[in-house]
Amino acid sequence: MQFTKSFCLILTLMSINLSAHISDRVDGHAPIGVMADHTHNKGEMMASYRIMQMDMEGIINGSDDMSTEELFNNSNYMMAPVNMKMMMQMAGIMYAPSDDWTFVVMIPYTSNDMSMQSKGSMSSMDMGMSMDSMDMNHGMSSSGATMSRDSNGLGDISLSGLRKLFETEDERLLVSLGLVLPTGSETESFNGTRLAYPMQLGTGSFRFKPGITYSAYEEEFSYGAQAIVDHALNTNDQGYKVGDKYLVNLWGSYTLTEELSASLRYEYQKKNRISGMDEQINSMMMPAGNPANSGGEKHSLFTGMNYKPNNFLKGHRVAFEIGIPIKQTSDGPQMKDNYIFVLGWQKAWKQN
Ligand SMILES: [Cu+2]
Repeated sequence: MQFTKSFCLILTLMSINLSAHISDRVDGHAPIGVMADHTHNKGEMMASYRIMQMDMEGIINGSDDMSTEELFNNSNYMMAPVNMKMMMQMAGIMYAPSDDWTFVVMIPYTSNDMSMQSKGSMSSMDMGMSMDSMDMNHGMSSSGATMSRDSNGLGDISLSGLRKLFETEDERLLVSLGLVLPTGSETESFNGTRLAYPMQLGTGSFRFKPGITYSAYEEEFSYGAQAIVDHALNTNDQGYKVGDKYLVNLWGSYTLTEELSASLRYEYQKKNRISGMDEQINSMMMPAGNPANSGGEKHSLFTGMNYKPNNFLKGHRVAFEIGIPIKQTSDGPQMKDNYIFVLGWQKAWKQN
Protein backbone atom coordinates (compact mmCIF):
# COMPACT_ATOMS: atom_id res chain seq x y z
CA MET A 1 0.00 0.00 0.00
CA GLN A 2 2.76 2.37 1.04
CA PHE A 3 4.62 1.43 -2.13
CA THR A 4 1.59 2.06 -4.39
CA LYS A 5 1.13 5.42 -2.75
CA SER A 6 4.69 6.54 -3.31
CA PHE A 7 4.61 5.11 -6.82
CA CYS A 8 1.52 7.22 -7.57
CA LEU A 9 3.24 10.26 -6.10
CA ILE A 10 6.30 9.71 -8.29
CA LEU A 11 4.07 9.31 -11.37
CA THR A 12 2.22 12.52 -10.50
CA LEU A 13 5.47 14.39 -10.00
CA MET A 14 6.77 13.04 -13.30
CA SER A 15 3.69 14.14 -15.18
CA ILE A 16 3.92 17.60 -13.64
CA ASN A 17 7.48 17.70 -14.78
CA LEU A 18 6.51 16.57 -18.28
CA SER A 19 3.75 19.12 -18.67
CA ALA A 20 6.14 21.74 -17.43
CA HIS A 21 8.34 21.09 -20.46
CA ILE A 22 8.80 24.38 -22.34
CA SER A 23 7.71 23.15 -25.77
CA ASP A 24 4.41 21.87 -24.36
CA ARG A 25 3.37 25.27 -23.10
CA VAL A 26 0.98 27.40 -25.13
CA ASP A 27 3.65 30.12 -25.08
CA GLY A 28 6.33 27.52 -25.84
CA HIS A 29 6.38 29.00 -29.32
CA ALA A 30 7.09 32.72 -29.73
CA PRO A 31 4.39 35.07 -31.11
CA ILE A 32 3.54 33.93 -34.66
CA GLY A 33 5.40 36.74 -36.44
CA VAL A 34 8.72 35.46 -35.04
CA MET A 35 10.47 32.79 -37.11
CA ALA A 36 13.15 30.26 -36.11
CA ASP A 37 12.24 30.61 -32.41
CA HIS A 38 12.07 26.97 -31.33
CA THR A 39 13.54 23.55 -32.01
CA HIS A 40 12.03 20.07 -31.83
CA ASN A 41 12.98 16.85 -30.12
CA LYS A 42 14.57 14.00 -32.05
CA GLY A 43 12.20 12.48 -34.60
CA GLU A 44 9.64 15.28 -34.46
CA MET A 45 8.23 17.02 -37.51
CA MET A 46 6.14 20.16 -37.76
CA ALA A 47 4.09 21.65 -40.58
CA SER A 48 3.13 25.31 -40.55
CA TYR A 49 1.22 27.78 -42.65
CA ARG A 50 1.13 31.56 -42.23
CA ILE A 51 -0.66 34.40 -43.95
CA MET A 52 0.94 37.81 -43.55
CA GLN A 53 -0.86 40.89 -44.76
CA MET A 54 1.13 44.11 -44.87
CA ASP A 55 -0.55 47.38 -45.69
CA MET A 56 1.27 50.58 -46.62
CA GLU A 57 -0.37 53.93 -47.16
CA GLY A 58 1.01 57.33 -48.13
CA ILE A 59 4.59 58.55 -48.24
CA ILE A 60 7.26 59.06 -45.61
CA ASN A 61 10.46 61.01 -46.33
CA GLY A 62 13.10 60.76 -43.64
CA SER A 63 10.92 60.88 -40.54
CA ASP A 64 8.25 63.22 -41.98
CA ASP A 65 5.02 62.49 -43.79
CA MET A 66 4.96 63.70 -47.37
CA SER A 67 1.92 64.43 -49.49
CA THR A 68 1.63 63.53 -53.17
CA GLU A 69 1.77 67.26 -53.98
CA GLU A 70 4.96 67.73 -51.98
CA LEU A 71 6.58 64.82 -53.77
CA PHE A 72 5.68 66.20 -57.21
CA ASN A 73 6.69 69.76 -56.27
CA ASN A 74 10.05 68.73 -54.82
CA SER A 75 11.17 66.14 -57.34
CA ASN A 76 10.94 65.13 -60.97
CA TYR A 77 9.17 61.82 -60.33
CA MET A 78 6.20 61.18 -62.62
CA MET A 79 4.41 58.80 -60.24
CA ALA A 80 3.61 58.82 -56.53
CA PRO A 81 2.72 55.69 -54.55
CA VAL A 82 -0.69 55.77 -52.85
CA ASN A 83 -1.25 52.35 -51.29
CA MET A 84 0.48 48.99 -51.30
CA LYS A 85 -0.82 45.68 -50.07
CA MET A 86 1.57 42.82 -49.73
CA MET A 87 0.25 39.40 -48.84
CA MET A 88 2.67 36.61 -48.12
CA GLN A 89 1.61 33.03 -47.62
CA MET A 90 4.30 30.90 -46.07
CA ALA A 91 4.36 27.12 -45.83
CA GLY A 92 6.97 25.58 -43.56
CA ILE A 93 8.31 22.16 -42.61
CA MET A 94 10.51 21.46 -39.59
CA TYR A 95 12.31 18.21 -38.88
CA ALA A 96 14.60 17.28 -36.01
CA PRO A 97 17.04 14.46 -36.83
CA SER A 98 18.48 14.86 -33.29
CA ASP A 99 17.71 16.72 -30.09
CA ASP A 100 20.38 19.27 -30.98
CA TRP A 101 19.53 20.06 -34.60
CA THR A 102 16.25 21.04 -36.25
CA PHE A 103 16.01 21.78 -39.97
CA VAL A 104 13.49 24.18 -41.46
CA VAL A 105 12.28 24.79 -45.01
CA MET A 106 10.13 27.89 -45.63
CA ILE A 107 8.31 28.39 -48.94
CA PRO A 108 6.72 31.83 -49.46
CA TYR A 109 4.13 32.82 -52.03
CA THR A 110 3.84 36.59 -52.41
CA SER A 111 1.09 38.81 -53.83
CA ASN A 112 1.79 42.53 -54.23
CA ASP A 113 -0.67 45.21 -55.20
CA MET A 114 0.33 48.85 -55.54
CA SER A 115 -1.79 51.82 -56.49
CA MET A 116 -0.22 55.08 -57.62
CA GLN A 117 -1.03 58.48 -58.98
CA SER A 118 0.56 60.18 -61.96
CA LYS A 119 1.64 63.79 -62.07
CA GLY A 120 -1.21 65.71 -63.66
CA SER A 121 -1.02 69.32 -64.86
CA MET A 122 2.75 69.47 -64.50
CA SER A 123 3.16 66.98 -67.30
CA SER A 124 0.94 69.03 -69.62
CA MET A 125 3.20 71.99 -68.89
CA ASP A 126 6.16 69.88 -69.85
CA MET A 127 4.41 68.99 -73.07
CA GLY A 128 4.23 72.70 -73.97
CA MET A 129 0.52 73.37 -73.59
CA SER A 130 -0.78 76.88 -74.27
CA MET A 131 -1.30 79.42 -71.47
CA ASP A 132 -5.05 78.95 -71.67
CA SER A 133 -5.03 75.25 -71.02
CA MET A 134 -2.39 75.74 -68.36
CA ASP A 135 -4.74 78.04 -66.50
CA MET A 136 -7.50 75.52 -66.88
CA ASN A 137 -5.24 72.85 -65.46
CA HIS A 138 -4.44 75.12 -62.56
CA GLY A 139 -7.99 74.89 -61.36
CA MET A 140 -7.71 71.12 -61.32
CA SER A 141 -5.78 68.87 -59.02
CA SER A 142 -2.12 68.70 -59.87
CA SER A 143 -2.37 64.93 -59.66
CA GLY A 144 -3.51 62.94 -62.64
CA ALA A 145 -4.73 59.43 -63.15
CA THR A 146 -4.65 56.64 -60.60
CA MET A 147 -3.43 53.21 -61.67
CA SER A 148 -2.38 50.00 -60.07
CA ARG A 149 0.18 47.28 -60.65
CA ASP A 150 0.36 43.79 -59.19
CA SER A 151 2.73 40.86 -59.06
CA ASN A 152 2.40 37.44 -57.52
CA GLY A 153 4.25 34.15 -57.36
CA LEU A 154 6.82 32.09 -55.51
CA GLY A 155 9.20 34.07 -53.27
CA ASP A 156 12.69 33.19 -52.01
CA ILE A 157 12.76 29.76 -50.34
CA SER A 158 14.83 29.52 -47.16
CA LEU A 159 16.66 26.54 -45.64
CA SER A 160 17.80 26.77 -42.03
CA GLY A 161 19.47 24.71 -39.39
CA LEU A 162 18.58 25.49 -35.78
CA ARG A 163 21.06 24.42 -33.15
CA LYS A 164 20.01 24.22 -29.52
CA LEU A 165 22.85 25.64 -27.42
CA PHE A 166 21.16 24.91 -24.14
CA GLU A 167 17.74 24.17 -22.73
CA THR A 168 16.77 23.90 -19.10
CA GLU A 169 13.31 23.73 -17.61
CA ASP A 170 12.87 27.46 -17.87
CA GLU A 171 15.41 28.74 -20.37
CA ARG A 172 16.35 28.11 -23.96
CA LEU A 173 19.06 29.47 -26.24
CA LEU A 174 19.39 28.58 -29.89
CA VAL A 175 21.26 29.75 -32.97
CA SER A 176 19.92 29.56 -36.50
CA LEU A 177 21.90 29.40 -39.71
CA GLY A 178 19.76 30.21 -42.73
CA LEU A 179 20.45 30.13 -46.45
CA VAL A 180 17.92 31.93 -48.65
CA LEU A 181 17.73 30.81 -52.28
CA PRO A 182 16.92 33.18 -55.16
CA THR A 183 13.81 31.23 -56.23
CA GLY A 184 11.56 34.31 -56.48
CA SER A 185 11.42 36.34 -59.67
CA GLU A 186 13.21 39.70 -59.71
CA THR A 187 12.09 40.42 -63.29
CA GLU A 188 8.35 41.06 -62.78
CA SER A 189 7.04 43.44 -65.45
CA PHE A 190 3.87 45.11 -66.68
CA ASN A 191 3.44 45.69 -70.43
CA GLY A 192 7.16 45.18 -70.90
CA THR A 193 8.11 47.68 -68.18
CA ARG A 194 10.05 46.27 -65.22
CA LEU A 195 8.27 46.89 -61.91
CA ALA A 196 9.99 48.81 -59.08
CA TYR A 197 12.10 46.98 -56.46
CA PRO A 198 9.42 46.54 -53.73
CA MET A 199 7.12 44.90 -56.30
CA GLN A 200 9.61 42.13 -57.14
CA LEU A 201 8.98 38.68 -55.65
CA GLY A 202 12.57 37.75 -54.91
CA THR A 203 15.93 39.44 -54.37
CA GLY A 204 17.79 37.45 -57.02
CA SER A 205 20.66 36.80 -54.61
CA PHE A 206 21.74 33.98 -52.32
CA ARG A 207 21.50 35.25 -48.76
CA PHE A 208 23.07 34.19 -45.48
CA LYS A 209 20.74 34.61 -42.53
CA PRO A 210 22.22 33.84 -39.10
CA GLY A 211 20.26 34.45 -35.92
CA ILE A 212 20.15 33.89 -32.18
CA THR A 213 17.09 33.43 -29.95
CA TYR A 214 16.78 33.37 -26.18
CA SER A 215 13.56 32.50 -24.32
CA ALA A 216 12.84 32.30 -20.59
CA TYR A 217 9.83 30.90 -18.79
CA GLU A 218 8.20 31.77 -15.48
CA GLU A 219 5.07 30.22 -14.02
CA GLU A 220 2.54 32.23 -16.03
CA PHE A 221 4.81 34.53 -17.93
CA SER A 222 7.50 34.11 -20.56
CA TYR A 223 9.73 36.41 -22.55
CA GLY A 224 12.23 36.22 -25.34
CA ALA A 225 14.67 38.09 -27.52
CA GLN A 226 15.91 37.44 -31.01
CA ALA A 227 18.42 39.02 -33.39
CA ILE A 228 18.70 38.09 -37.08
CA VAL A 229 20.97 39.37 -39.86
CA ASP A 230 20.02 38.95 -43.53
CA HIS A 231 23.02 39.39 -45.82
CA ALA A 232 22.95 39.07 -49.62
CA LEU A 233 26.02 37.15 -50.81
CA ASN A 234 26.11 38.06 -54.49
CA THR A 235 25.01 40.73 -56.96
CA ASN A 236 22.02 39.38 -58.88
CA ASP A 237 21.69 38.94 -62.65
CA GLN A 238 20.00 42.35 -62.95
CA GLY A 239 23.06 44.14 -61.55
CA TYR A 240 22.10 44.91 -57.96
CA LYS A 241 22.29 43.51 -54.45
CA VAL A 242 19.72 44.16 -51.71
CA GLY A 243 21.18 45.83 -48.60
CA ASP A 244 21.82 44.00 -45.33
CA LYS A 245 18.83 43.69 -43.03
CA TYR A 246 18.91 43.61 -39.23
CA LEU A 247 15.97 42.37 -37.23
CA VAL A 248 15.57 42.53 -33.44
CA ASN A 249 12.57 41.16 -31.57
CA LEU A 250 11.65 41.43 -27.89
CA TRP A 251 8.48 39.86 -26.60
CA GLY A 252 6.56 38.87 -23.52
CA SER A 253 3.70 36.36 -23.27
CA TYR A 254 1.20 35.86 -20.51
CA THR A 255 -0.63 32.53 -20.21
CA LEU A 256 -4.31 33.29 -19.67
CA THR A 257 -5.19 29.60 -19.49
CA GLU A 258 -3.30 26.42 -20.31
CA GLU A 259 -4.61 26.73 -23.87
CA LEU A 260 -4.40 30.46 -24.46
CA SER A 261 -1.67 33.08 -24.17
CA ALA A 262 -1.54 36.77 -25.05
CA SER A 263 1.61 38.49 -26.25
CA LEU A 264 3.18 41.87 -26.75
CA ARG A 265 6.14 42.24 -29.12
CA TYR A 266 8.49 45.02 -30.13
CA GLU A 267 10.22 44.70 -33.49
CA TYR A 268 13.11 46.73 -34.83
CA GLN A 269 14.10 46.48 -38.48
CA LYS A 270 16.94 48.19 -40.25
CA LYS A 271 17.46 47.84 -43.97
CA ASN A 272 20.47 49.18 -45.85
CA ARG A 273 20.18 50.57 -49.36
CA ILE A 274 20.27 48.49 -52.51
CA SER A 275 23.72 48.64 -54.10
CA GLY A 276 23.98 48.79 -57.88
CA MET A 277 20.82 49.02 -59.95
CA ASP A 278 18.59 47.23 -62.42
CA GLU A 279 19.04 49.18 -65.69
CA GLN A 280 15.54 48.11 -66.74
CA ILE A 281 13.88 49.83 -63.79
CA ASN A 282 13.33 53.51 -64.54
CA SER A 283 14.76 55.34 -61.50
CA MET A 284 13.19 58.65 -62.61
CA MET A 285 9.62 57.33 -62.83
CA MET A 286 8.81 56.84 -59.15
CA PRO A 287 10.65 56.87 -55.79
CA ALA A 288 10.46 53.07 -55.39
CA GLY A 289 12.39 52.63 -58.64
CA ASN A 290 15.39 54.54 -57.28
CA PRO A 291 17.86 52.45 -55.18
CA ALA A 292 18.73 55.63 -53.20
CA ASN A 293 15.27 55.36 -51.61
CA SER A 294 15.53 51.76 -50.43
CA GLY A 295 17.01 51.95 -46.93
CA GLY A 296 15.40 52.76 -43.62
CA GLU A 297 14.48 51.87 -40.08
CA LYS A 298 11.23 50.72 -38.49
CA HIS A 299 10.04 50.24 -34.94
CA SER A 300 6.77 48.32 -34.63
CA LEU A 301 4.56 47.06 -31.84
CA PHE A 302 2.58 43.82 -32.10
CA THR A 303 -0.07 42.22 -29.98
CA GLY A 304 -1.37 38.70 -30.50
CA MET A 305 -2.51 35.37 -29.12
CA ASN A 306 -1.39 31.75 -29.20
CA TYR A 307 -3.99 29.00 -28.93
CA LYS A 308 -3.00 25.38 -28.23
CA PRO A 309 -6.16 23.37 -27.61
CA ASN A 310 -6.34 20.30 -25.38
CA ASN A 311 -9.58 19.06 -26.96
CA PHE A 312 -10.02 16.98 -30.14
CA LEU A 313 -7.68 19.45 -31.89
CA LYS A 314 -4.81 18.51 -29.57
CA GLY A 315 -1.45 18.96 -31.28
CA HIS A 316 -2.56 21.90 -33.38
CA ARG A 317 -1.58 25.47 -32.71
CA VAL A 318 -3.33 28.57 -34.05
CA ALA A 319 -2.01 32.09 -33.50
CA PHE A 320 -2.36 35.64 -34.76
CA GLU A 321 -0.64 38.99 -34.39
CA ILE A 322 -1.54 42.55 -35.34
CA GLY A 323 1.22 45.11 -35.70
CA ILE A 324 1.39 48.86 -36.07
CA PRO A 325 4.41 51.08 -36.76
CA ILE A 326 5.50 53.31 -33.87
CA LYS A 327 8.37 54.99 -35.68
CA GLN A 328 9.61 54.81 -39.23
CA THR A 329 12.47 56.64 -40.91
CA SER A 330 13.40 56.29 -44.55
CA ASP A 331 16.25 57.14 -46.90
CA GLY A 332 14.27 59.30 -49.32
CA PRO A 333 10.56 59.05 -50.11
CA GLN A 334 9.08 55.61 -49.45
CA MET A 335 5.74 54.06 -48.70
CA LYS A 336 4.61 54.44 -45.11
CA ASP A 337 3.70 51.38 -43.03
CA ASN A 338 0.06 51.17 -42.01
CA TYR A 339 -0.51 47.80 -40.35
CA ILE A 340 0.56 44.14 -40.42
CA PHE A 341 -1.60 41.13 -39.72
CA VAL A 342 -0.24 37.60 -39.26
CA LEU A 343 -2.32 34.45 -38.91
CA GLY A 344 -0.70 31.05 -38.53
CA TRP A 345 -1.29 27.38 -37.97
CA GLN A 346 1.21 24.79 -36.73
CA LYS A 347 1.02 21.03 -36.17
CA ALA A 348 3.80 18.90 -34.75
CA TRP A 349 3.97 15.11 -34.67
CA LYS A 350 6.41 12.33 -33.84
CA GLN A 351 7.89 10.51 -36.80
CA ASN A 352 8.13 6.71 -36.30
CU1 LIG B 1 8.27 23.80 -35.04
